[in-house]
Amino acid sequence: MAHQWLGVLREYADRLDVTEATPIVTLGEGGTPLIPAAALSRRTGADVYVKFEGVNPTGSFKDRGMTMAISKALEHGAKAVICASTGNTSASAAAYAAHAGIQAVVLVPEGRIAMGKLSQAIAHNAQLLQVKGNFDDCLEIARELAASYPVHLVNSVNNDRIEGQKTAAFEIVEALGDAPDIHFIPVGNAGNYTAYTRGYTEEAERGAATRVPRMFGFQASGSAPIVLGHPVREPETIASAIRIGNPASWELALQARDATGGYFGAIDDDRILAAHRMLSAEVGIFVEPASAISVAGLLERADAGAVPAGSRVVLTVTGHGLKDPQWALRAPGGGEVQPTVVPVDVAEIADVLGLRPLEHGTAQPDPAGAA
Ligand code: AN7
Repeated sequence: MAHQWLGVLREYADRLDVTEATPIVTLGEGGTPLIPAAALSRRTGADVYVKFEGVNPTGSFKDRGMTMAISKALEHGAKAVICASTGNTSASAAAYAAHAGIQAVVLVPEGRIAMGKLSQAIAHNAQLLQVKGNFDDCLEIARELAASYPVHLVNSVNNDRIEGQKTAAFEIVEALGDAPDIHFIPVGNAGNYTAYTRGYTEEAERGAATRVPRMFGFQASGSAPIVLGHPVREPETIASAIRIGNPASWELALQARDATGGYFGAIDDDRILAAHRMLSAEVGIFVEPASAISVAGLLERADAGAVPAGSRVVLTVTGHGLKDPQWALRAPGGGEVQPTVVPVDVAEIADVLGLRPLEHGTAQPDPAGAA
C-alpha cells in the first residue's frame, strides 16, 4: 500500500508540542533513508549506517527544525521571521516562510556561503543581507533585532528548532529497532548534536530503545571552539556550513556529551575532503564538505581504537553535495579535475577507455535483431 509521508509534525504529533491550534507548515521533510555503508563497515570493523539528510526538501536537516519553528511562529501570529546562517538555515527558512506566506529575513556572512544556498534563499524570496562579518556576528545581530523588532527568531536558539530536529533520532530507532552504540555528527552551533541526544533520550525513556548512543561530534580544526574550550574569533575551514566560532548551543552540547559518554573532536580540511571523496566514490552518497566530517570522524576514531569491532554506528550526513558541488572537482593532490574530451568516434573512445573489441562470435545477441 502506498504511504505518503506527511512530514515530521504530523508523523510525530504525539511527541511534539503540536495542537489543533498549530497551523502545520510542511514541505514533507523527514522520512530520510538510513543507508548501510558496506565500504565503511569493511574499513572500520563496525556496522555502519548513514542517515542521509541531504534528501530533505531544501537539501539539509534544517527542514526538520524549520517546519516546527515556522509552524509555531504562525501559531504565535508572526508576520516575519529572521535568522543568521552559514547557508542551510537561510535556505530552509526562506522556503518554509514562502510556503507559509510570511517574510523571511536572512543575515549571512558576506562571500562565505555556498552558491546553492545563496540561490535558494533568493529563489524563495527572502530578504537576504550579506553582512561584512562572520556567522557569529550575524547571529548576534539577529538576536538583537528579534529582541527589539517584530521579527521572530528561527535560529536553533529557538527551542522549536531542536524539537523538530530530534525526530531524526526517532526515525533511526524505528529503522534499527534500537538506538545505535555510537552516533557521529557534524557540529557547528551544536543544535543538531543537542537535538539527537534529546531524541534518543526520549526513545529510551518511553522504552523504544534500550540505550542512548555515545554522541561523537566533530568540528573543523580551524573552527573548533568546543574542542579548544574557548571561542574562535576568526574561524576558518572549507566546510563553510560549520565555520562557527561561538556555538549557540555550547552549554547544552557539553551536557549532552557528559550524559552520553560522548566526545568532541577536530578534523582538518584535508581529511574532510578525503572523507568527502570516499563517501561519494565508495558509498554513493554525495554530501557537502561539512557533512563529510562525520565520515572523517568515524575513520579517525576507528584508527584511534575508539570504535569497538561489531559496534553499530550511525553517521548523520547533514546536507546535499549539490549545495556546494565544486569540491568534487578538486583533485586529491591539488588542482582541478579535468574531464577528458574526445571526438565523436566509437573506436577512439573505446581506445581511451582501454576497451578491447569482443572476439568474433562471443558478442551478446543484438536486442534490435539486426543480425
Ligand atoms: C550541512 O545554516 O548553522 O551544529 O546557519 O549546514 O546544529 O549548527 C548550519 C549548520 C552541519 C551544523 N552540517 O549543525 C546554518 C548552520 C550542515 C550545516 C551543520 C550545519 P549545528
